[in-house]
Amino acid sequence: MAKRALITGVTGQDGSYLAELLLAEGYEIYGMVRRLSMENYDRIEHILDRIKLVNGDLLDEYSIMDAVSSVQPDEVYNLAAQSFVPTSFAQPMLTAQFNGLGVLRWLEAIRRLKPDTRFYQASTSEMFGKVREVPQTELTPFHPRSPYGVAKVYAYFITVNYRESYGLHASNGILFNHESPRRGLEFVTRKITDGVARIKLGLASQLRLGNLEARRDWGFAGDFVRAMWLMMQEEQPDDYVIATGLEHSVREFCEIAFSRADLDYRDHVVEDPEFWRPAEVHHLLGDPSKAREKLAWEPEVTFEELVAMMVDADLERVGREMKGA
Ligand code: NAP
Ligand code: F7E
Repeated sequence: MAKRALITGVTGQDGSYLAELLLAEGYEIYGMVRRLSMENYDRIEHILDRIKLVNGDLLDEYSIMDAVSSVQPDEVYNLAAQSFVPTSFAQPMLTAQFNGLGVLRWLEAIRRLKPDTRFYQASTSEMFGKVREVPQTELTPFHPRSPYGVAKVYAYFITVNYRESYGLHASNGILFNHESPRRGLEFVTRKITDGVARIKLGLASQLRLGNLEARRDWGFAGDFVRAMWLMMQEEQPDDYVIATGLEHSVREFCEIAFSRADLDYRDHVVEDPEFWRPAEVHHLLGDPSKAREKLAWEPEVTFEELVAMMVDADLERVGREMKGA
């Protein structure tokens, strides 16, 4: 019988790539979606006929319990979250509810209703924040720098706690930044590649950005969701850093992205304090040795290939939009 996976956040970047992967692996897939005034299925349009949608919200424990009861999932991938760090400063209570207590609601529903369900929690390198060592491993202490990071630390430890207290098969993927042409437009990589496309096609001349010296370990989302699935196939639940092991600055991202379109970023990028955060995470670099050794996981797409993929996709999309297609 096909394994049954329930994905929260299926309409998001990672949810869409994970759904594609699990379909290829022969899973029956249920995606949890929340009620919006207009459907936002753009990222999963191409697979909508092959997945089933269930209604639910991280704020509502009854909808989560109903989803567990009706779907009877073998695996739950909890990808839903308020995922934008600046919004967590503007809406800290909402972020704590979604990203912190939302995870507890899932764990409690699984414990009560189907304790043999395997659970994946979308943990994050933002938990390392003001880093205590370089590179960061599964043993590096956390020092989050935003309400987003703080809520995710709660989620991380409640996942560990339910594993240790109740024997749930619950794992944390501590994922470093991962991007794709499906990344939300507000995140810096996509903001840059969208900006490159608009400037190249004559729709804009400037791109306003914040801290160009921030450094991140950026990978491709399609590679990173494979690590989520591999973790869930392990006999024992555990926590894994998923990263490329290489870092670049926002400035370097700009340099490569603009030159892909034969532009010089110095002619277009304007530094704007509006995009600085109350507390910045200056530098993140992951050590994925454990995932490499235990899961045989390796990223396949390089940084340069990722930037090129995103610029090309945005050039194509903006061009198509201009033609009104
Ligand atoms: P994303 O594109 O922002 O997607 C977030 C998803 O969560 C969307 O499907 C969204 O639904 C859903 N969601 C938000 N609030 C919800 C609620 N109250 N109830 C139900 N669903 C809700 O994020 P992503 O980049 O795919 O990231 C996936 C997960 O990994 C997130 O938990 C994120 O915090 C974490 N993470 C991401 C990265 C990264 O670099 N991408 C790194 C580490 C960890 P709508 O479509 O309805 O808004
Ligand atoms: O910022 C700097 C900014 O918003 C990256 C989420 O998926 O990854 C993501 O969080 C860096 C920061 O991602 C702009 O200050 C400069 O240092 O793309 P970002 P993030 O905050 O790292 C982690 C792992 C997650 O878990 C999160 O869910 O870029 N930066 N100028 C800018 N950032 C933005 N957004 N916009 C700018 O104009």
